[in-house]
Amino acid sequence: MKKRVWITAIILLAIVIIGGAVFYSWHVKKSAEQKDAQHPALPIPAVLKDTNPDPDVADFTLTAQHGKKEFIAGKTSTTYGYNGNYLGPVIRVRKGEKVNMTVKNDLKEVTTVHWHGLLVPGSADGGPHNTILPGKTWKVSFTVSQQAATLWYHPHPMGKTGEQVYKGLAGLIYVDDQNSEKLDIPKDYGKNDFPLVLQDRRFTKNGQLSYKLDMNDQVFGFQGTTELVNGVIQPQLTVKRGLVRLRILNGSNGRTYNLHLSGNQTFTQIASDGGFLASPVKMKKLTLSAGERAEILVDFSKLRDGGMLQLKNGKETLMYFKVKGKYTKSYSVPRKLATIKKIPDSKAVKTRKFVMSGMGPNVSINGKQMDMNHIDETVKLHSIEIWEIKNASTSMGTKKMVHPFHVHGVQFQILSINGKTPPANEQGWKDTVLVNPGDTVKVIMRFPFKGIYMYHCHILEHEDLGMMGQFEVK
Ligand SMILES: [Cu+2]
Repeated sequence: MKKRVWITAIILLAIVIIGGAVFYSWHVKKSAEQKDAQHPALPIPAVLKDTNPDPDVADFTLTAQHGKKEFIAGKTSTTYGYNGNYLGPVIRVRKGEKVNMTVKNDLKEVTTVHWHGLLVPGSADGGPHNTILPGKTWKVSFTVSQQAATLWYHPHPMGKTGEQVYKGLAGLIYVDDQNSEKLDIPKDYGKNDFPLVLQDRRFTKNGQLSYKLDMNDQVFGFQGTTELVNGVIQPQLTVKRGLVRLRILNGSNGRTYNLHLSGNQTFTQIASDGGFLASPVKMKKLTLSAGERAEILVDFSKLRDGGMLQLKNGKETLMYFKVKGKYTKSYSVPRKLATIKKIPDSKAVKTRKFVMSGMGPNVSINGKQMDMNHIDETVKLHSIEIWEIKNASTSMGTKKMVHPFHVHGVQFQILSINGKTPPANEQGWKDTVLVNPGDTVKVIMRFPFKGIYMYHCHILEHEDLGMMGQFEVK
């Protein structure tokens, strides 16, 4: 009798434990699935169609247009986009290729399209002088003359760049060359080679994009409350086990990202703004200021099916990666990526100084604000110069007024940051460099084309407030 009671009790207990465990695992699995379903898929931008059958000539059409987008489910925002509702297609070109661009402006305001990082004559650069009136078309041709790189395009109209980029006008340019085609690295677009456009935004309670600037935005650049990747809030990308290439653009107006992977996982930077680094750089943290790009390789080979990794900015999660399956081809990180010839500073014919100072509406470079009718610097064609760029601001508590300095029409090399050699991942080609409060950055460059170009802070609120100047190469 006693024995039977015991057996019954043990069986009942076992049922409770096993049942509980089964229910618990079912519940956990279900909530994980629900959580999973909450992350929308990362959209992969289309590659812009080249309508010219000649492999050495590309004909492209871009239209800046009005759009609508549901950033927040059930709520629609008005937007701008190129050939679509928000952001634009990837323009893929090859070194040596002749490009004929037709840019239509279907907006109700003036715009321009600047090819950020592309080496083209000033008349083709798309700066504030290359205005396209509403309803009009800008036709421009150029030949791609630089090494493989991830560049981008965005509007640059006087005083309105911040607002137009914010509404959605931006896209990537991929330049390919013999080296990029030969390198044994992931290069299958949308399969193991993905573009990531990082942006921060604020929304009204109706889900409308909001670009109301307050004092803080003017001083530190716009800081959003919601993070987007390729136009979507915290998306998820399914990758396979193996090496994955991410081409990251800081497309935010004002934010500086401090990127890292969850679990402090190591990744490898292979390219900076203007192309491949000489050799890969292993990293755990990557700082990317407004306008800068970086290409990184992430190794997913040790994750199991269903394994997750997050791309984070400080404590915020920007996006999720989920692993499923295995790539058929496996890659290892090459030891050498490119040959980068150092521009000798002994060849520089001139050193110019640029001091970025002031705050809010008083921001200036060398005490001057942008004036469309004034050329600030004149440079000799093909000459080599050193530019010494200083951020004269001081840190205010924990807040820093940073100034990412961008020069049009060139790719430069960083000689020094406060007299010291730049970190390994900043020793390649650059077109935008973060200048922290009090810092002085020396860069060296050659000017390959004639024309009028801009140099400016890439915090778009600073740029629009006048932290910009013009140089003419002749
Ligand atoms: Cu600035």
